[in-house]
Amino acid sequence: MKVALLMGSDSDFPRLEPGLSILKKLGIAFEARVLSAHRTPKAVVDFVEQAPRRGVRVFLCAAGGAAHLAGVVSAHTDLPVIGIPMDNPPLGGLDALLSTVQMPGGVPVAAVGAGAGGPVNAALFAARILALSDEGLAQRYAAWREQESARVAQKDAALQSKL
Ligand code: RP5
Repeated sequence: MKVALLMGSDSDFPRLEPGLSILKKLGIAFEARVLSAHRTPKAVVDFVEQAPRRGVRVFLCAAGGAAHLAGVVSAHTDLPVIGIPMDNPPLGGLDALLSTVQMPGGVPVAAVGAGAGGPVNAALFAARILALSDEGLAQRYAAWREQESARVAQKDAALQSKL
């Protein structure tokens, strides 16, 4: 089972890398592509139609501004689609956030927040979906959470030692 991360532009990629790191840490196979709902609409549809045959089960769609990518992908698949609104200037991501969440009834897109947490949470949400039918992944996810909790506890201990 794989995750497909689509981004509207290569300019989105640096902010998406933390999400890909999460997928790698959890041992989730992925494909990552620059495909634009506006600039390469036919390529988006071709990708979405063919991806399930290669094992893709969740789509992550990152786009900024007039962010239509997640909606277009959802219109062409019955698999789960998670939109990642990119926090581009000049509106700081509010435009992409509203474009992503305000889908008409019948064409579902789940959305994560704009900003640094978005790509990470999108990857984690995809992991939770895939873990429903993958016990090994569920265990890796649980281990990752324990490590994260331990990291916070270490930071707290470091802070206490400075006070
Ligand atoms: C969106 O337009 C992309 O997702 C990107 O966030 C934004 C700007 O793209 P570039 O002009 O940097 O290629 O479709």
